[in-house]
Order: sequence, then structure tokens, then C-alpha cells
Amino acid sequence: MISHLYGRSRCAMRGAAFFSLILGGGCFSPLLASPPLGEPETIVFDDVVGPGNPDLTGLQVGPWLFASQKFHSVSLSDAGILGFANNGTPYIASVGGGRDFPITLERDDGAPFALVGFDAAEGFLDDIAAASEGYISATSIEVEAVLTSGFTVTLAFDLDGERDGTGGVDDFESIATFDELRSVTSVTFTGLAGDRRDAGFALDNVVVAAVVPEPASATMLLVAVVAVASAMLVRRRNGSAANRRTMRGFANRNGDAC
Ligand SMILES: [Ca+2]
Ligand SMILES: [Ca+2]
Ligand SMILES: [Ca+2]
Repeated sequence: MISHLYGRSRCAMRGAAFFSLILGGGCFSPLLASPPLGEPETIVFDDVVGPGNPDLTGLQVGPWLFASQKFHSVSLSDAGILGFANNGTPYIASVGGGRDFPITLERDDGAPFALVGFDAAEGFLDDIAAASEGYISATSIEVEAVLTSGFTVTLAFDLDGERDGTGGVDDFESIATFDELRSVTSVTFTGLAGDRRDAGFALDNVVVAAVVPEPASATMLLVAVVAVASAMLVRRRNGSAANRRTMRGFANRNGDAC
């Protein structure tokens, strides 16, 4: 179940990233506690990307599914007629501009997971050339997450604007997400630029971790706490009954004395 969206508010600034939470127009954390996580896993795409830069609607890496109405995988550095960003390895991208669309990540078994971080870059090296084709580079990446609690959280991360293809500056930057994304069922990446939500962006090295089910020991601990509480309640009731009996005996003795 996805909750209704009532408004948007920017709650906090952390470095180059800004955080915004959609729900009720206020700032709060829908998560009461962070669940335990398995070992983080980095999805690098290097072994699953085919030659060239094919159009895709889905790409599976182990249990992890990336899906979109359409997106691209990028197999070679600087590949693509508009000049994509480069980190020397294959990655995935959405060029936007009505040709590609937001990319959603979820597990094939629907299990909850954490989005720990990801590398992201602007979609194009040359904004003027891209604009001539109707495309625009993202200035920030929006991550909309559906939490296991049913709430929807939206975060946005500003990009640094740096990209020069092979060599030079690092086109991609590593982005660490927040605790709000420690138990989600899906996350959707959207490229933003001003009022546009169809800006091009690139993704690589997506760090995820499975949510570990609560251990049996925790359940046993809960049972033990309930048992102790029940025993204390019984003892208190028995004590009250004994006190009442004592008071009646005392009253009877007093009556006999009369
Ligand atoms: Ca890669
Ligand atoms: Ca960059
Ligand atoms: Ca570069």
C-alpha cells in the first residue's frame, strides 16, 4: 500500500545532498527502528551489460531487478551518440527526454531491502549538444522509496555538475542514502532538472543489503518478557487476595473479641 501524498517539505541538508520527505507536509521518520541488515552488496552491472547501448525495460542482477518503461545499459566508456558520462565500466542510464524513463529497483522475491548508496552522474557530457536533441542532464537524482511500513519517502540528491568523459574529473559521485531507506520494497530513480522530471542520469555501483528477518531469539525474548509480566500480575493478584483474607480474619477476630 502506498500512502497518499499530501505535500513536500525539505527537512535537512547533508553535504551536497538535500533530503525531502513527502507525507503530510511535515518532517518525521516513519520508521521507529532500523531493522538488522545483511552484508551490503554492490551491483556493478559489469557482467550483465550487453554490447553497445541497448534499450531495456528490465535488467536482473541476481535477485535485484531494475525496470523501467525504457532505459539503457551503457557498455563502453563514452559510448552513445550524445556522449555519456564515464567511469571506465559498464553502467545503466536513463537519457530522459521522452525516450527513457525513471528506473525502479526491487527484489524478484519482493523481500524488503536497504538502499545503502549508489554512484550517479549527469546524463550527458555536452549539455548544448544534448539540448539540440531535446535532452537535458539531471542536476539532481530523486529517489522515491516505498517503505515496508507502507509509507512513501522521497529523497533528492544534488549532482556536482562535473563530467568530462574519459579521464579528467570523476563523472560519477558516490551518494550515501539515509536511514529512511533501510527497509524498502522498491526505489525509483528519477532525473530532475529545474521543473523537468525527464532529465538524463547514469547509475552504477548500487549498494544494497537485504533486511534480515527478526531472529528467533528476539521472539523468544518477547515471549519471556510477556511470561514474566504475566507471572508478576498473577503474583500481585494472589497477594491482594491474601491481604483481603488476612483483613477478613483480622475483622473476624475483632468481632469475636466483641
Ligand atoms: Ca560498473
Ligand atoms: Ca558528476
Ligand atoms: Ca571523467
